[in-house]
Amino acid sequence: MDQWLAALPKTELHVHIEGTLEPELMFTLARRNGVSLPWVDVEGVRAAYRFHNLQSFLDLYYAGASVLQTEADFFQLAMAYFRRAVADGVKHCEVFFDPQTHIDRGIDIGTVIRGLARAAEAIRAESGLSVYYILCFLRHLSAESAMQTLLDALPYRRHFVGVGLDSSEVGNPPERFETVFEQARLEGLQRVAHAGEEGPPEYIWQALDLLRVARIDHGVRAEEDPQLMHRLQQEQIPLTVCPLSNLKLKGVDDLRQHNLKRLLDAGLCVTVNSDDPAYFDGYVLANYRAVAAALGLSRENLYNIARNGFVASFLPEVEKARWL
Ligand code: ES4
Ligand code: ZN
Repeated sequence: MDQWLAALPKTELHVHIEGTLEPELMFTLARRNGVSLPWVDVEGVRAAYRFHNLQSFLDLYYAGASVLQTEADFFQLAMAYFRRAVADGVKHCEVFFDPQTHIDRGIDIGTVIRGLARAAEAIRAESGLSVYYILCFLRHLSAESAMQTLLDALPYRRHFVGVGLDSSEVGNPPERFETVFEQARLEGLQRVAHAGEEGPPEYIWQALDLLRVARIDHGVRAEEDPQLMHRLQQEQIPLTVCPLSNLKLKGVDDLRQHNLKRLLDAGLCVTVNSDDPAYFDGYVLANYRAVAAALGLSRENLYNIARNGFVASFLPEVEKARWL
C-alpha cells in the first residue's frame, strides 16, 4: 500500500509557498539577510510549533516569512518545495503565494513573482512537474489593499492563473472581497477561497455566490449544512481538504474524527493537500498516509481522491486527460 500510494500520480492544490519554509532554510536566510528571529535555533522553532487554532499559527507563519527578502530567496524556497513534491509523486501543483505579507515589509512584488516564476520554469525542466500559481489576498486586511495588490500584480499576470483568499477566517467573511474578485474574473483569472476551515457554512455560500469561486479551500464545515452539501455534490465543487493542518490547528482532536471520508461518501469532489507542510509536519504524501491509516481508506478511495485532484485542477482538459 505504501509504495503504491507513493507512486500514485497526485496533485497538490492547496499549499502556501510561505508555509513550506523549513526551519533550516529559515535560519539560513535569516543569517544571509541579517534578519533576527524570535528563536535561537532550529529546535527552538520546532518547539514553538504547537498551535491551538489558526491565529496562533498565522502569527508564527508571518514571523517566519520575514526572512524572505530577495528573488534568490523566493527561488530557493520554491525549489525546495517542488523537489519534495516530486518525491511525493506530485505531477501538478497549484501554489498559493501571499504578496501582501512581503509588500508590507517593503519587498517589491516583482521580486516575489520573478523568483517564484523562475523556480516553476526550473523544476519543469528538471522533473516535468507543472506548477500554477494562485495569488492570495489576506482577508484580515482591507478590500482596498486587496485591490491595490491585484493592480500591482497585473504586470506579472502571465505568471499566475488565479486569485485566492486566506489568513484569519472568523470575522472576515468573503463578502468584503466581492469587488476585487469580480475584477479578477474580468481579468480572466480563476477564483478560489478558504472557507469553512474555522468559519461557518455561511462563508462557503458567500464564496460561491459572491466571489464565484471554482473551488473551496478546506470547506470541512460544509457538513453542518445539508443544503450546502447538496449544492457541493450537485455542482461537484471541489474541496481542497488538508487533514494534518486540521489536526495541528485543532479543527479535530484526532484524525479518526476527521470528516474526509464522510464528505467523500456523500459524493463530494474531495482532494487531499498539505496547506503549510513545514509547519504541520507533513507534505502531501504524509497527508494521504495519515488519512488512509486513521480512516481506513481503501485503494479505491485513495485513487478517487488523487483523481479528483486532477479533475479539480485548472489544467486544460487535454492535460488532465493525460492523468485520468
Ligand atoms: C493558512 Cl491553514 C490556513 N488558513 C488560512 N490562511 C492560511 N495561510 C496559510 N495557511
Ligand atoms: Zn490554506
